[in-house]
Amino acid sequence: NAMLQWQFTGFHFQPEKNWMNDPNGPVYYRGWYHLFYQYNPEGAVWGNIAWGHAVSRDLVHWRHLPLALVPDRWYDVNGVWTGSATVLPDGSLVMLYTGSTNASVQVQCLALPADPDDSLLRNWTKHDANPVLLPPPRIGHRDFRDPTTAWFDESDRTWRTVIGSKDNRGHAGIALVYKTKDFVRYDLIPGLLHRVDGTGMWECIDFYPVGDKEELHVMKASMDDDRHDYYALGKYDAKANTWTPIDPEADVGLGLRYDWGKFYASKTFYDPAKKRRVLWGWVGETDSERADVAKGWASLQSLPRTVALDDKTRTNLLQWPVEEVETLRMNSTSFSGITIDHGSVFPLSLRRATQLDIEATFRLSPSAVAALTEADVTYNCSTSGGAAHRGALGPFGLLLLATPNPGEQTAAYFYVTRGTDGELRTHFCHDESRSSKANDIVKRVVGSTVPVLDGEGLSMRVLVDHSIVESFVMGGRSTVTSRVYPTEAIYAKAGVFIFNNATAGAVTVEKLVVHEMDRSYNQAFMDDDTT
Ligand code: DQQ
Repeated sequence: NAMLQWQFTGFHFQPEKNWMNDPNGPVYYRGWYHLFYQYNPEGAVWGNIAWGHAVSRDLVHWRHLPLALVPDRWYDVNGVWTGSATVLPDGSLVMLYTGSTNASVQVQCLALPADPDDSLLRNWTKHDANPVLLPPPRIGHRDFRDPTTAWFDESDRTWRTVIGSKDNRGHAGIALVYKTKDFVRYDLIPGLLHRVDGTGMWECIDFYPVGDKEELHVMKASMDDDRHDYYALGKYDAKANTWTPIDPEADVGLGLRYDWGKFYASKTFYDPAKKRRVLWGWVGETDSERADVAKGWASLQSLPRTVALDDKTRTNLLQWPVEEVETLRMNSTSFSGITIDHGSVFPLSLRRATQLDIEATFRLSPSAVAALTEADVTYNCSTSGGAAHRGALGPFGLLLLATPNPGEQTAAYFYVTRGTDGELRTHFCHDESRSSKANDIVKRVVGSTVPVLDGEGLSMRVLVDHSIVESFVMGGRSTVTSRVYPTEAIYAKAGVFIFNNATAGAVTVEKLVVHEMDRSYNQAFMDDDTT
C-alpha cells in the first residue's frame, strides 16, 4: 500500500520494522554514537521489550546492529526496560536498566560490555549480582524505574543515580537518589531530590547541569498521567540532596515542556566529541494500532537535538537539531522578501516537499502591531480554532504536506495577542485537524507561548519528513512535533504554502529558505519515488 509505505521517514531514526519506544543509554563510545531503544522484535505493538541497538559516526547515518539486551532472566523476563549509560573516568562503560521481573516487580539491573575493545558494543553481560536494586520500603513494586546516567560526587567519592517513582499520598511524582561506589551495592540517600504533588508517576527522569558554569540543573520527568515530558530549571544542592526550581510556578510538571506535541520518554547524553548535550525523544504514532500493524512498524525517534540554557532569557532551554542534520541539505531555494497580505495564501514552487528543512523568519507590519489594543487575551493553541480561526495578528505561517483548498494540510503558525497588561504574547501552534482525511487519527491543535525579545523577528525551523513535522521556534525556545498521515498530500502531490490568515497585519517574510533533504539510509526497501 503506497500510502502506508510513504509514511516511512527519510532522515529520522527508525528500525526497519516493528515497535519502538523510549531511547535508551545514548552514549559516545570510542568514536561511535550508540543509540539503544525499547523494541519489540515480534511486532508493531508494545510488548516483549528488548533493547534495539544502532551506531553512527555522525548522529544522522545509522547502522542497525543485533539486539543488545533481551528479556532472558527471571529479573527482566517481563521486559528489559529503560536505562542509561555512564562513562567512568577510565573510559569504561556501565549500563543500568530496569527489569520487569517474572512477578512484574520493577528492579534495577547492571549490564557491562562483554568486550570493552569492541567499539560497536555488540555483546553485553548481565552482572551476576542482578538485580542490584529492589524497590525500597513504601514504594510500589510497579513504581520504581528508569535509572539515570550517574554522576560522581567528590565529597564522598560515590556515584549518584536518580530513579523515578510515585508517592500515593498526594499523587506526587518523586525522584529518589542512590549512591554507589561500584554500581553493584547501593544506598538510598534519605529525603527526596524533588517531589511535586499531583503529577503522578515520574518516568524516565533526566537530571543534568546547564549554563556556562553549570550553575543550573535541569530536572526532567516524563509524566505517565498525561504523556508529556516536563522540565524545569533549578539549583542542585548536592550536600542536602535537593534540587529547587528557580521559579516555583514553573516546577516540573507545571510549566515548561520539552515539546508541545508528540514527544515522550526523552533522554540526553553528553557528547565529549563536540562538547555538547544531545537530546533524543520517542515520537509515537497518533494513528490507530490497526494502521501500525498494517504498515509493520510504529514510532520514530525525534531528530537528535542539542540542548543548552537560553543565555538571553535564562528561563528556558534551547533545543536545536544537531548540526550534522544540515549535511543532508540538497537543493535550497530562497523565497525571502515576500510580503503576504492578510487573508492570503501563497504556494511555494518546489520540486518535492516530503523531506524538507525550512528556515523562516516573519515580521508583522509595525503599524498593525501598534494598532492592536487588547486582543485574544485568553488565546491558547489547544483550545483555539486552529489555523482557521482568524484574529488581528494571526494565524500566519506555513502549511506543510499540503494540497490546495480544501485539501490536506498541517499548519505551523504564529498567533500574536495582546494581554490586559498591554504586553504582546506570541503563540506558536501546529494545527493537525486537517492533516489527513483518514478518520482513525488523533488530530489536535498543540503549541504554547514562546518568548520573543525586543527587535526579534518571529522565526521557525520546520523539519518535514513524510509522517513527521518537527518545529523549532525562536531558535529552539519552544518545539512542537506532530505525526501526520496525509492520504492525498503525499509523494509529488505534497506541497508547501505560506499563509496569513490574520485580519489586520500584513506579514513580511524576512527569510524563507527551503532545503530539500536527502535520506539518511541507503536501503532500497522504501523508495519514495514510487507512486
Ligand atoms: N517505557 C519503559 C519504561 C518507561 C516507559 C517500558 C516510558 O521503563 O517508564 O517500555 O515510556
